[in-house]
Amino acid sequence: PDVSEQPCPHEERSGLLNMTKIAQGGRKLRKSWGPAWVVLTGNSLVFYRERPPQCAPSQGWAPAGSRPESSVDLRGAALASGRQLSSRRNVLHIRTVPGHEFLLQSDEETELRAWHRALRAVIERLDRE
Ligand code: I3S
Repeated sequence: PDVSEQPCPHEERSGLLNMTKIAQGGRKLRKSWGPAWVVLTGNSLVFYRERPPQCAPSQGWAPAGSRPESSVDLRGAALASGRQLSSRRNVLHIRTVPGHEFLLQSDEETELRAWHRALRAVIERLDRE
């Protein structure tokens, strides 16, 4: 298999998705859809403007140009379909405990389903800890 398509060691899943924040700390934000390189780790979701050049650490030091745009803790997060929140197809809605909300979208249904499963698995594992 093509090594470039393997997730990095600390990653549960990573890939290019369309993303918009819709709330920050409980305050509604104006939608602004755009592509993001999204990394799911064992406890958080990390957003990069573009794919980092190599498996960059998710926290702490990272080479210039590969620092995350933002990162959210998934402990206690709510995951749901984003169907009612967008006219786009294949949309997921994530709300974190501090009230940050995101929509994730892919034109590939199988891709979004795989993200849904992976996110659910991480959130359920964190719930059991
Ligand atoms: O939930 P909304 O307000 O229908 O979301 C649409 C708007 O954010 C729109 O931008 P304006 O703020 O310029 O109206 C975006 O271009 C659309 O993509 C948003 O809807 P979708 O259905 O694509 O999430």
